[in-house]
Amino acid sequence: MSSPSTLVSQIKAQANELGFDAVGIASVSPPSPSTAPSSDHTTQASNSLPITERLWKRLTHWLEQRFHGTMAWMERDPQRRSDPTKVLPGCQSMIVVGMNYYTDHISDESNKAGRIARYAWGKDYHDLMISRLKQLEQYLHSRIPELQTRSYVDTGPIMEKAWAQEAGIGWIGKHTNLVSTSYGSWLLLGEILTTVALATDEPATDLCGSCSLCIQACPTEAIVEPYQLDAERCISYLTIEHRGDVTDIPQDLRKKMGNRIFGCDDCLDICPFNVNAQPTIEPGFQPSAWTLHPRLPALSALTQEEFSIMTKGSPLRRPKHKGFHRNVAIALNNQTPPSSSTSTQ
Ligand code: B12
Ligand code: SF4
Ligand code: SF4
Repeated sequence: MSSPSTLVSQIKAQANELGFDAVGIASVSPPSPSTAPSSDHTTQASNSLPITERLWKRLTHWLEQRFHGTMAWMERDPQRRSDPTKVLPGCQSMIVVGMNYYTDHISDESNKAGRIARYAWGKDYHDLMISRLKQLEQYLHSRIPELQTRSYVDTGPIMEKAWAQEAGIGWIGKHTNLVSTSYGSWLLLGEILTTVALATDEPATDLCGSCSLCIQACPTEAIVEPYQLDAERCISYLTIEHRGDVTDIPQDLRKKMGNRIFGCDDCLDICPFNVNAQPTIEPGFQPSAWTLHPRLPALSALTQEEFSIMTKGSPLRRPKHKGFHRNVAIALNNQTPPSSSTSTQ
């Protein structure tokens, strides 16, 4: 077998060849207090805890405040979600990958158009990334036959941003998303859990400093304090994860949703670290004409069947026809002058 550092260089080269823009390796075994990262926005004392314990504390604190809203699946087994060895017994390292999804298109919001978050302009990132992660997994098995692995792209109980920070890909910004000095806000994440101890990368340092632009940019005050998101107030949650009718969304939040019909990028767009972001060369992330210019009147008339055809292979399927239709109705109502707006108020 190659030396540990040669093996890691080869894995990273393979990952880059498969189209992953960022790749880093984190140790899953508890670090000694002296090597624990100091960017856990809590007390010094908790910084000396092993990462899995810090993640468990953060997750349970978040759940206790009910910041997950109706995402009941987030409540399931927090111990497992915060500890990869409960997902893959004997897990020692995590290979974390990031894919740049930035394109330099500008959404056209003229003429009664809605707005769709950037990550949903093209094809579903889960599909684009998981097939390549599987290929990387195969490569690992060809190099280390006794190895066990599991790979996920938002499909397993893994706290992906924290592990990406641990693997040196970027840091969790005050809006709670990962920020990269090379790719800004525009990385989607995936990972392979492995039972070998690979040479690891240095955890990334938090570079937010005194900036708070993302907190100020949020239309719904969902970032209730730095590094704390109340998902129930977040437009991304309201338009993608929240089930229910128009009136199940509080009226003040409905107004603040503006013309956003799927997801929200306001806190990501404003981040000064986007200055270095370069457009992706990945064809799957290129927008279609309608995702850049989603005309609300036409979308409000979509039948279930038309919705299924238009959203095939796209993240836009997640809220289903019913949820998407609700979002379009709210956006349309937000564009109607107050005297004639009745249906969603
Ligand atoms: C649930 C979820 C949501 C929820 C809640 C978001 C949230 N911030 O938790 C909702 C529906 C609102 C959402 C929205 C979005 N999401 Co989302 N979401 C997830 C999911 C499935 C789980 C996240 C999670 O565990 N949250 C629970 C909280 C407790 O954990 P946390 O956010 O990771 O951060 C806590 C700890 O890490 C800790 N912490 C902070 N700093 C540090 C530092 C250290 C060292 C440690 C140890 C801990 C720590 O404190 C934080 C707050 O308590 C992940 C996929 C995954 N499996 O990880 C995708 C994921 C986070 N989403 C993603 C995306 C792209 C989005 C959107 C940008 C989509 C959009 N444009 O509309 C928005 C962004 C909204 C925002 N400001 O966060 C990407 C983020 C990529 C990136 N670069 O960060 C992910 C990683 C999916 C993926 N595979 O790429 N999402
Ligand atoms: S995604 Fe939008 S609503 Fe959610 S925290 Fe960011 S700016 Fe606020
Ligand atoms: S906008 Fe400022 S505070 Fe928010 S993530 Fe970017 S650098 Fe950090």
